Amino acid sequence: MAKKLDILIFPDPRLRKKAEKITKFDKSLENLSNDMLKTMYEANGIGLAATQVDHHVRLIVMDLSEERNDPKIFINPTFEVLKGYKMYEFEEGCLSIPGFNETLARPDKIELTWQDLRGKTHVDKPEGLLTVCIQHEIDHLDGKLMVDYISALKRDRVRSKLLKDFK
Ligand code: GNR
Ligand code: NI
Repeated sequence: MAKKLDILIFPDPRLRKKAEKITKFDKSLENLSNDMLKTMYEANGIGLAATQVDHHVRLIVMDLSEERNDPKIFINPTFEVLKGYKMYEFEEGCLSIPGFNETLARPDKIELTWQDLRGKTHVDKPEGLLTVCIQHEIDHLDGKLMVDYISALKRDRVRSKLLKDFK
């Protein structure tokens, strides 16, 4: 059975680790993916990166459906920004920064490459929310957080509040 995992909260330094590329496509990878999906659903999130549950491997899960019945797993995801892109503004939240929302601008045209649980490679050009979410999650795998896009003053305010609330 899938287990619910603990989600690391900013400014936990483990959120800053860079995740390693996955090379073994085995049962333990499938188990971790299922645990992450359960964790994401129970937290009412639309995406979750392995970094957020203290596993420093390049694995992301996501479900953008209203019905919460369309689980997606992306292994070793990378993207390239395509010609003719525009910056697309979207109000983002993060399960590792509870209570904080901020409108960020990200490129709206990307080509995404990833592997599935069997190690098979896929390439696609996502649209809309998937484009935003995948960039948010890949940032996590690189140790980057939403608060890195705002001013240091604002970031320190968020840090103090979360240190107080999640002690
Ligand atoms: O649940 C989440 N919602 C969300 C909304 C807008 C942009 C990105 C996200 S991802 C977030 C879950 C999360 O923290 N993933 O890392
Ligand atoms: Ni996040």
